[in-house]
Amino acid sequence: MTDISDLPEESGPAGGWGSLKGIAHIYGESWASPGALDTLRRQNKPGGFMCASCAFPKPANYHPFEFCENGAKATLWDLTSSRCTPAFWEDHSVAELRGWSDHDLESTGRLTAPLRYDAATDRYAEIGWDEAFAGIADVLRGIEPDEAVFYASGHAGLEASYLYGLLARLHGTNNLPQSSNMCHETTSVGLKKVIGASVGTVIWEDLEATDCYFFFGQNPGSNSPRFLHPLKEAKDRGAKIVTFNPVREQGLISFVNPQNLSDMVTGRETIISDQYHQLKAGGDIAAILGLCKVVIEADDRAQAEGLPRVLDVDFIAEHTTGMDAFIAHARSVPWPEIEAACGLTEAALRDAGQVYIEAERVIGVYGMGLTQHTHGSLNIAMLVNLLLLRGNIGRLGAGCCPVRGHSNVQGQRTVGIAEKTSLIPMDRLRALYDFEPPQKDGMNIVEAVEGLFEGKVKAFLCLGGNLLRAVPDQGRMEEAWPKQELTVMISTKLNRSHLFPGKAAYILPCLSRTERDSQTGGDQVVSVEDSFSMIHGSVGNRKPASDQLMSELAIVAGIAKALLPPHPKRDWEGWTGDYARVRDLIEATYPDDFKGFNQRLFEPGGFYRGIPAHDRIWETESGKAVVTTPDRLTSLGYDEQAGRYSLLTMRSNDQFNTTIYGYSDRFRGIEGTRDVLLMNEADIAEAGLAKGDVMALVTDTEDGHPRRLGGLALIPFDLPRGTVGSYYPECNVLVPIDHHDTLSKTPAYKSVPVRVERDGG
Ligand SMILES: Nc1nc2c(c(=O)[nH]1)N[C@H]1C(S)=C(S)[C@@H](COP(=O)(O)OP(=O)(O)OC[C@H]3O[C@@H](n4cnc5c(=O)[nH]c(N)nc54)[C@H](O)[C@@H]3O)O[C@H]1N2
Ligand SMILES: Nc1nc2c(c(=O)[nH]1)N[C@H]1C(S)=C(S)[C@@H](COP(=O)(O)OP(=O)(O)OC[C@H]3O[C@@H](n4cnc5c(=O)[nH]c(N)nc54)[C@H](O)[C@@H]3O)O[C@H]1N2
Ligand SMILES: [Mo]
Repeated sequence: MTDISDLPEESGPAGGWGSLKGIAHIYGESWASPGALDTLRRQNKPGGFMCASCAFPKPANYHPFEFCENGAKATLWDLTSSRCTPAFWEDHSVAELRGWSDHDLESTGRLTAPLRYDAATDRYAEIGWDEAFAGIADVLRGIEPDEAVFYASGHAGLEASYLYGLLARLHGTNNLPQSSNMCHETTSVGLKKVIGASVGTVIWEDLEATDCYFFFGQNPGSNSPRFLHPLKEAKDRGAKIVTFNPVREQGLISFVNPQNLSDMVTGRETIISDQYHQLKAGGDIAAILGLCKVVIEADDRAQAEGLPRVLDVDFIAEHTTGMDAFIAHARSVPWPEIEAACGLTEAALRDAGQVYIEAERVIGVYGMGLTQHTHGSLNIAMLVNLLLLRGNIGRLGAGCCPVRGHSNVQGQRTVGIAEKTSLIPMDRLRALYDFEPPQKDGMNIVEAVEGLFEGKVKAFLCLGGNLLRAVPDQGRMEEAWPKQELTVMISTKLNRSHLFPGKAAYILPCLSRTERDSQTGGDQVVSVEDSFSMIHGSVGNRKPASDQLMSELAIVAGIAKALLPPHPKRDWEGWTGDYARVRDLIEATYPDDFKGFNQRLFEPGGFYRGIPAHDRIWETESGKAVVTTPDRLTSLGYDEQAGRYSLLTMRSNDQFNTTIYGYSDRFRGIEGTRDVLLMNEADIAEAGLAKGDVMALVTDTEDGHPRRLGGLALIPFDLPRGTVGSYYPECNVLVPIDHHDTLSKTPAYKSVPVRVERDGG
């Protein structure tokens, strides 16, 4: 057998031996026990546990190993044998730990006991669970409900998340921001506006039937690697893939299936993208308008020649509104303006448009490359326009496919983690729990951070995540966050957010999804919803990392019991003993989505909660799909000027958000460091710079808050001119909090106006 640790480093195709080597590296670093491999075998299978990495769907016909490189890394990272015990704090102060990297903080291992911060020693110290809950409740009772914020990162299962939303509302606030406020909020708001669905319309059978994918700003190779299998299958049956991305991402270029032995032995790769268009960051509105122009012109020609129409005129007439105005607009915008705004040529867009026209069934896929811009919602509306031209939504093999982030990020929203009252069935909550739910909309992430800066937010509870590191304006956050009366972090591992404790500060360690969750009513199951709106049960069977850990649900219930007066309709203790009862409550609150919840928990491939737009039911104001006439050609929120660059913040293949597994971004050939500035070679020459120069980035805004990040090694990189790249989360000191999508307030992390300068020079 090949020893995978001996394989050479490579930056070849996605998957392949490189992916096994990537897994082996984490396995070596966070080796748990031989049982770790057994655990991986149970990943994403009915009766097993659902991967805690991304939200990509799990097929009903699963592979023997239904996981990818990054899913395996996420699991092994949780299964580490290292422990960050209370004794750790004997040797380290909070001030000292601020000098540690994200990687080193999480490498201390799993947190084992509840902790409270002690300002006198600048350390955390062990505390009993009941004392922690009582202390938290005490502070919360002393401030206004709306001064507290209940944040959730998309990890926690549906049961814990539902109770978390209930806890916040019973306490009197709708301040329930979520990690999706930083990623697919643009989808929740922007997609909802045009097709009446706040999530994607495709399901697994669409992937199996499509003959064409258009990829805009989503990187499956790193962020949803299991997607590479249906993509490969699509290529094998002759489907076409066209990609728009400023960066040449390996996973969209070629793939070797690590689950197919003969492909692995022969190294046979599948070429993924038939066309790869490296547009400028923020250039999608113009690029898609160009594609639409090509389709419209082809339809004109077909009509003139008496051939079948290219536009799906019946669909347009029956299902859409606003198409005529859009078509007139598309005709009127001259090609040179489009070329200038996206950096692609008319000829390139004509080639891509031709593929779209020739395909019967097209899926439009998108990710952060569309959502994280000042006009991200318009990006999405434009992609929908393109799909609507040929009726590519709501039929087999076609649709709109936003690829979600965290494993249960979509599901948390489904069960009530949302700040907008209009999204919540308040009447049902009122009836079920006998209380008057708060009527005022709560704060999303941007509003909560602004509230923090203004001193209006006094307590932050975090169900997972590493908010301080994930949000914009990290420098200002680090000043404002510790001024709060209370910070509570429900976490599995130590991270930077723990190092800025509020006046009262608690770290509450929880079980991970692979671990057995034993309660008075026996071992418990949790559930998650994937990107295709499929609900899956998840069973952990590993021995917990410490016998002091509590489940996320038990922690939420513990806080609730300490904070809220007893009430016969609020059986926190009984719910903690038996999660099936919580699922019954979810079903009672959302009967259409969760009919038969407990019975359907382990259906292979999950059970579908149903999305109206999938069946061409448009829950918009007009009852139709909305075609949007764009009022601009760029999604940037600033002018392009000499010396100003658009900073695109990137994920490497070796991280999950702020969790940094290692320093090998092998698909991009960047090894050993994350402190880099990637820049087009001609831009480097024009600016009088040279490879290896130590650089700083300075945000190009004048709002009285200087923002700078230095110590970056300059690397020539295949990026369009004017676009520079560097890693997330390190770059978050540079992103102003008010730099966000105009409609949804999703931070515009993919286009930050910056200047470059030599560091120290
Ligand atoms: N291994 C791993 N998996 C993950 C994550 C992780 O960090 N690591 N994060 C999870 C989370 S929470 C999320 S939300 C998803 C994120 O997954 P993705 O949506 O794939 O997010 P990113 O990698 O940030 O950006 C996607 C792509 O957008 C491109 N891009 C940037 N600007 C533009 C632009 O203006 N136009 C176009 N067309 N493209 C552009 C980038 O080059 C990049 O390839 O992944 C999830 N899965
Ligand atoms: N510049 C820039 N900034 C970005 C982005 C970007 O592309 N560019 N992307 C944004 C996106 S898409 C997102 S989603 C956010 C991510 O923001 P968050 O969701 O807040 O951050 P994560 O890095 O996913 O959280 C990692 C921490 O979660 C905890 N954790 C891990 N597993 C569990 C678990 O099972 N339960 C609990 N309770 N805790 C757990 C661990 O303590 C770990 O340290 O960042 C956003 N920020
Ligand atoms: Mo995300």
